[in-house]
Amino acid sequence: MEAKQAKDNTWRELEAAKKKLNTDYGADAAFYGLIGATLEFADKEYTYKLNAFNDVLQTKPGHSSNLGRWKAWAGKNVMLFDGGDRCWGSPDRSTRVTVICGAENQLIDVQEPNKCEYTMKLRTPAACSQEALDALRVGA
Ligand code: MAN
Repeated sequence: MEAKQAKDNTWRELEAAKKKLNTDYGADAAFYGLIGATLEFADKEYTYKLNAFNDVLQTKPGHSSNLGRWKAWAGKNVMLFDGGDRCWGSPDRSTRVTVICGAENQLIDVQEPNKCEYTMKLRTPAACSQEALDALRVGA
């Protein structure tokens, strides 16, 4: 029995390691440092939680909805999470996170432009390239 448990644990660890290695962490794997990070944004009703490369949650006391699970990059600067909780009369909940160059990891905006389709903006050093910095400098 113990041997079976050890085998199951090892198998789980292996699957987790495979998943980690098969994830696309962006150009030059710049977003690798976000693994395990949880970024939060509170609006009037909900606290939104972005668990990088994992899932997105919309929470309020006693309740949590899944707004999508990590799917893929939808373009260079957009993280797509889909297959979240069902939404009556609309596609299952999904979230697009636009990443913007900034000094710290910080979720700065959450919107729901269409029912159960969420958009977020994430500031992160991982999105900083010389090109991104040059673009920020324009007009400064
Ligand atoms: C909840 C939240 C909202 C969403 C509605 C849809 O209230 O998840 O963001 O628009 O459900 O019914």
